[in-house]
Amino acid sequence: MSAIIIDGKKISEEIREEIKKEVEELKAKYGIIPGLATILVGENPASVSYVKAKQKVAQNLGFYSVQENLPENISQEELIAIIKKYNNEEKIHGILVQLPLPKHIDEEEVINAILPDKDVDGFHPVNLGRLLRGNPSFIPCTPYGIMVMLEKIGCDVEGKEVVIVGRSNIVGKPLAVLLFQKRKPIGNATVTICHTKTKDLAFHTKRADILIVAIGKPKFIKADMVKEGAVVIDVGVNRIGISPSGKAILCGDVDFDEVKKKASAITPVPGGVGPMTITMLMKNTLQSAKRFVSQKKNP
Ligand code: L34
Repeated sequence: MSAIIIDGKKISEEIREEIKKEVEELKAKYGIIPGLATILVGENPASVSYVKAKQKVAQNLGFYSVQENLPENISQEELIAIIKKYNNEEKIHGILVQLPLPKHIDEEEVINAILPDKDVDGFHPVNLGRLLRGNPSFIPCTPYGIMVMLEKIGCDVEGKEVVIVGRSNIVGKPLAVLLFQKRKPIGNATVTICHTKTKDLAFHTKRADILIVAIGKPKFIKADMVKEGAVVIDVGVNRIGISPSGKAILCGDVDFDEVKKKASAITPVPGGVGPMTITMLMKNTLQSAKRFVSQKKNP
């Protein structure tokens, strides 16, 4: 048996088409254009390429988009001042500070400075708190993208054993909450989170009906760690070299060639979760713009 390859690029395209239509409607009806500010500090090559991709997609969708490229040695105070400028800018509905930040900057302080209503990453404590309570405003983009992928392939997670490897604030933690919450169509799963201190990782991963891996270790998950027929979602985007043409060679946290023979469905890297992350950022920014419209009408 060979797995269905879950095409994150194609699913993304479909959702982007829907977003594009809504942007046009919003423009025509209310004269509002969703505005996104992306903030990049330093020149980490992966971050540079992700932020570039986000800007390009935003522009293709007809958003108003602004990009701040800030030097590696910017102070925390200067960075926060820039965030506050966008907090107060009416044309901006979403602010994204690409992570990771340089070591001299306190990531938490920076995220706390973003107005929760413009926190389209869903990283602000207010938004994470709402997520935990089951009434999210912005769902973090990677977990959101994974939920949409599962929904699109008709994967019913209710009552299933979901194992998440990785406990980051960006992926593992919020995703666990989303998958076990009392909600349809995606929810009601039995969720296990594994991490670096987990004893006998393979014991857990082999029990998973749905296995989600976000640890940043190239090809770490092998076929003998996966249950026959499992759905495997690979969140890792690891740069393992440079091709002769100068492009980064990417691979996931899952040994794709091995595991695809055993799984019923699997996401590839590239072309799996990555494009979905970008798409859901656009969806959140559109949602934010729509909310600003309704607040204006009913202040
Ligand atoms: N604030 N920081 C903030 N928000 C985020 O949502 C992110 N993340 C993660 C890193 N830091 C962040 C991203 O944007 C990871 N991430 C991300 C976004 C896009 C892609 C991968 C990770 C992506 O498009 N991946 C492509 C390959 C891109 C390439 O060629 O380099 C893929 O097909 O997987």
